[in-house]
Amino acid sequence: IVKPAHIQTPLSSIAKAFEEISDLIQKGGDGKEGAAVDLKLKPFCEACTYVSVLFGCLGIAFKFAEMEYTAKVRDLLEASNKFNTLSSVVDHDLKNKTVRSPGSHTRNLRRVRQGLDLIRELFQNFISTENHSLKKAATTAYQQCCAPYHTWAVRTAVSAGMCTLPTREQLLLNLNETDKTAEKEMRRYIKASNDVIKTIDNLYIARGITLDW
Ligand code: 1PZ
Repeated sequence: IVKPAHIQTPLSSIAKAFEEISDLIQKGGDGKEGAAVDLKLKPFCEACTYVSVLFGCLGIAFKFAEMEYTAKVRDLLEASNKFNTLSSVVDHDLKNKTVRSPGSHTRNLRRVRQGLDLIRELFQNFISTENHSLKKAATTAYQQCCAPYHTWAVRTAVSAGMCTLPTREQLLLNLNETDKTAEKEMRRYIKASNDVIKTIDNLYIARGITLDW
């Protein structure tokens, strides 16, 4: 069965959303590597909400992860009524000394960024070996991108949840992709999200905020 080009799959919608954000970054910067680019908060949050469709493919064990992630994106989306750009969010918390405070926008932005990075790393692992299991790809990605910043209780729950992940084949079916089409869409996300993640990190680094939390 040949899929018409105009039909979007969950993966292609995610890739497209992040390519649009990446385009905004390319247009906004002056072309210099590491130049300070500011991103509009609202479109960023809207792109982040697309990721939520992935949770539906993971099963009930990741319900908690879904609630955590969507709550943080929602907090930032609500903040976009007050703050126009990502940098104004960070500046606000810097002024109030609430950069790392539980529930602060800047902390939530850091967590959402870690989620985007987790997916990027997961996709990278998923396409690196043709028969790499989803569990292995997800476990390695989690260890690298999120585990260092999570409590022992959360890490334990996540490692138990990993055993309930669908197989690679089942995930591809759920996503309405083949190995080949998934690889194409995952590469698009990997490339685009790299720019987005780097831009967020630069916001913190430029203000002397470390990235070890
Ligand atoms: C096909 C994809 C399979 C990927 C499987 C990956 C599973 C990751 C599970 C992560 C569970 C995180 C649960 C709770 C974390 C909270 O402790 C932290 C701390 O928040 P704070 O103290 O600042 O309030 N919350 C977070 O880190 C935010 C949410 C991260 C979840 C990222 C998920 C990314 C998307 C996965 C793919 C659908």
